[in-house]
Amino acid sequence: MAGAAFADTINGDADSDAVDSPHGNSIAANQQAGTTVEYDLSALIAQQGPNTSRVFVADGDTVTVTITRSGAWLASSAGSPATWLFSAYDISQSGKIAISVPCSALNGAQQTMTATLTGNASNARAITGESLSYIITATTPAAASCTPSDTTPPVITPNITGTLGNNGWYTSNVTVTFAVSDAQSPVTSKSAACDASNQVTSDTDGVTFTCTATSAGGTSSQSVTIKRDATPPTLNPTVSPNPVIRNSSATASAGANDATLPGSGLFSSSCDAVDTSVLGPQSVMCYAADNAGNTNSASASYTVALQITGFSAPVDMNIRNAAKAGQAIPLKFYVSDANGAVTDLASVAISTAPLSCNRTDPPDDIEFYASGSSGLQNLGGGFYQFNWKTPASLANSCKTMTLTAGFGTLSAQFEFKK
Ligand SMILES: [Ca+2]
Ligand SMILES: [Ca+2]
Repeated sequence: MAGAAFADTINGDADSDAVDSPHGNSIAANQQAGTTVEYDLSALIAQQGPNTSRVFVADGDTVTVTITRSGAWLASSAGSPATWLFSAYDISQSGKIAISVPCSALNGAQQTMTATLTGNASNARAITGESLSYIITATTPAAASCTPSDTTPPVITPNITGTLGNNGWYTSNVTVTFAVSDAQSPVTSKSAACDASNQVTSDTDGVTFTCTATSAGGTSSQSVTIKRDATPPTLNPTVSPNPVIRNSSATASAGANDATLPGSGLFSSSCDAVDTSVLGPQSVMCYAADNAGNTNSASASYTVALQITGFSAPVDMNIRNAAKAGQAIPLKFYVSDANGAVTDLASVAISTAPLSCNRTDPPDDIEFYASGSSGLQNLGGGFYQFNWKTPASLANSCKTMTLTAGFGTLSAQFEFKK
């Protein structure tokens, strides 16, 4: 019975603290009611000097034994207070004391046990220098004999593991467990969720787990509602206009979306500024976040190009141009960007694509041709002429011709004759 202090009213002896050897028994927390525990407690009667009075415990003497335990005796059940009961103590009979542990001892409070010892007249004896043992047998009461005094239902504590994002949304798988306890009486029933490892592994606008538990103190309930959005927003970013004229302004749109029902929905989206200073294919980043805090990003592609206007005579823009295959057609055009004329164009590219000749509207003849082979002429101030030497093999075909310069394009339609 470690932790117990021991004293008696025998004068002149030296009390040792509780010794539980050889039995090794103790009233442990949660010990079942109705069990019997035996304690050995010993007191050594101190040796007195030869001329000093001896200590006598004689018939009729009263010895009070006090055992104080610093901690709780028992914590398994509770009951109404009762009186410690001790059997008669007889010095001649090895000092056995029987104690019935009352219900009140079961509720965890510190207890003091007091025994009054009375001897037998015929057994008066002097005890000095001897060891006097008290063997105490404690019998805890049967649970059924104790009147329940629990007035509080079980305490239920939820435990949630998972990554909590924004606005109460979890952004990972979630596990919900419950801890159920009652310090005063046993928990007699629990709902399934109390002992389950409750999992949330897909997005949900709210799933509720409820633990309900009952003890002699009543029934309590705890509910946990989990919202899960582990799906980041999607983006479909675009740039407008595309292609964009060099040094003009353009804007990027994230085209972001985030699911709801279930899901937290889109919280924000944005894009970096569109840089239009460099010709050619470019990209710009866009970003999105949902209300749970999931984020995503994607880039939008766009093309920065020069602006080509034309063509002027002899090429018409609004009808088919009837031309002789093998001739050089003068393509006259103007090149600019947002800052004005572009005067340093070094090259152009020509491509043709099939075009149906099955049309009833009449073509318009190319009024004049250039001489020589293909070549680019810089006419100054952003004006250029490219002499397109058409292949003779184009005879009896219709084509859409596209001129490309600085990623800008300009097209016209042709119907070739021999
Ligand atoms: Ca309780
Ligand atoms: Ca989402």
